[in-house]
Amino acid sequence: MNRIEISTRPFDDQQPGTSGLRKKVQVFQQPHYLENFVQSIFNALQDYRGKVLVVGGDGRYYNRHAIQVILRMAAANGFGKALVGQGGLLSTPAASHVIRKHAAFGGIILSASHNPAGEDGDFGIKYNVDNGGPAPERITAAIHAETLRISRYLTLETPDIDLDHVGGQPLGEMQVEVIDAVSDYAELMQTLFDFDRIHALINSGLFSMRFDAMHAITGPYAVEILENRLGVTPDTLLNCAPREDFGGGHPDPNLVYARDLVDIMFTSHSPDFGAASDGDGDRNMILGRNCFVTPSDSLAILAANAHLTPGYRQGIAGIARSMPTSQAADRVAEKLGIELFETPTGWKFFGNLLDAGRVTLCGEESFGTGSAHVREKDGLWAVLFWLNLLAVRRESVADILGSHWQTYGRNYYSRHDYEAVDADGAGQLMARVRELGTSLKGKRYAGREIALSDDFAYVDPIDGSISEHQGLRIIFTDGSRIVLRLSGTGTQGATLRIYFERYEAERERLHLDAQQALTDLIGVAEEIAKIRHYTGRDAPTVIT
Ligand code: VG1
Ligand code: CO
Repeated sequence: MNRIEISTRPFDDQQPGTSGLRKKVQVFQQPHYLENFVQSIFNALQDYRGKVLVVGGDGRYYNRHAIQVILRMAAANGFGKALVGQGGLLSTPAASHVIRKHAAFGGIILSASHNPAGEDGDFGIKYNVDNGGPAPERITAAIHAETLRISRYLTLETPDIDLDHVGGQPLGEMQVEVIDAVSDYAELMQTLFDFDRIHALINSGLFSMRFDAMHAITGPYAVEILENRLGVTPDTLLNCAPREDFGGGHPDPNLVYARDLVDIMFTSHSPDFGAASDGDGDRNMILGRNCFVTPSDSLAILAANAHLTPGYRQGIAGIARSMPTSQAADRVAEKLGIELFETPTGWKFFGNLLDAGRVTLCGEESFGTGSAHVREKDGLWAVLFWLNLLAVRRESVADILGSHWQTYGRNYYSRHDYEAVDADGAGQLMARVRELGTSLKGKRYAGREIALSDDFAYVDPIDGSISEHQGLRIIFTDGSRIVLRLSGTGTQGATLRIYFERYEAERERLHLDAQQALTDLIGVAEEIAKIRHYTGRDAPTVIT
């Protein structure tokens, strides 16, 4: 069982993005590529000798191979123990829970989330720290610096570990423990939500639902929780067998990529409730019969109704949302008299606020909601939260949404994505709008005046760290906004995201089509940013 040292040379493209390092599988398959990044993670850390590392992934192609590589390297680098999800599988929120529950030093999560999988698809890897959350920028920057100066990595010459049976096995001087993380996670959910009441709703004969795991990681979790513990019939659960290529699909739970579920939910005889999650189980989409709840509205509704669930009966400390997420939650925070924080995109920015007890609920417009129960967004948690609300209120999703707007007004919201466009063009577009900057202030477009135009910078209220260039904001005096960002999770060219928001308080105007309600702002964005010109596209790839 020899520890060996392999010499290597740096790769210049290993800078982590919004959520770890994501690349095409072929890039990861280059000799030493994965090993370099893993060793760079270890090199950036201190005092982990003898400690516990959690390892698992979303089950996509290359997951099993990568786990064997990581385990050998963790043993060779001196970790005392590795906790691995059975079959090498851990949803992102379950991994976060395992790190916290076992007081691990940290964890390596293998996921490219909703990006397509398979031999020609994407792969990803990220490091989470001991609070269970994604490494903060200080650590991802240190990892990147290590990738640029790496000259050797450590590994063992050993056969593969058995990942499929729960139990312990030695690997060099490290102990590997294969764990059943599904039941751990299910038990955590049971502490937060009223399973008896949800069970009663589901078995009342008055309620029907569908859940779509999109052939990705949440399948086994959904079977354990929704079927075994809450009693849904098997035909309620769609695509719950995880596949290495996610069935050739694009497990991004939105109106475009979760088409099968959307088709089921938008008829006059549709089920009462529909939900889906993404590749690694941290995102969620919530649907009612003929009704779509935007993630921003979902966050606001969960916050306003949190006291109806056992886990949040005592109230919530505060809410955090990413900057491009709509301001619907701000109105709830104001009414509840609690703090509201606006952070940059990416879950890593919520960690400090959650650790400090300043916020309980967090959300992103990109179908991510979560709470202080873990340090990642959590897809099934959001589904169970909604089921708990439906079980208590006994109203339809559409009625809950409608009455929320009646109380708070509606923040019309949409995101337009231009995927895989030419990176130079997208960069020029951003540079142009950035240069216009403060000169836009006071200018009028479509009857609105611009109050502020800037490049969002965030000062973390807990540790004072500063994160700049987090998205271009154009804010009007009436609170309407246009936000432009380049994605930090894509693997091809650039993906431009443009976010639109406008507030409506008029009771007669709460049920417009979102695209129509935002037409003016969509036109203004074209006028200012010349999107067609710089992207060469007539229309967005995805509208959510
Ligand atoms: C996207 C989303 C962001 C999310 C990130 C990771 O990032 O916009 O809100 O946190 O994905 O989610 P970007 O940089 O592409 O806009 V996940 O579920 O892909 O891990
Ligand atoms: Co995800």
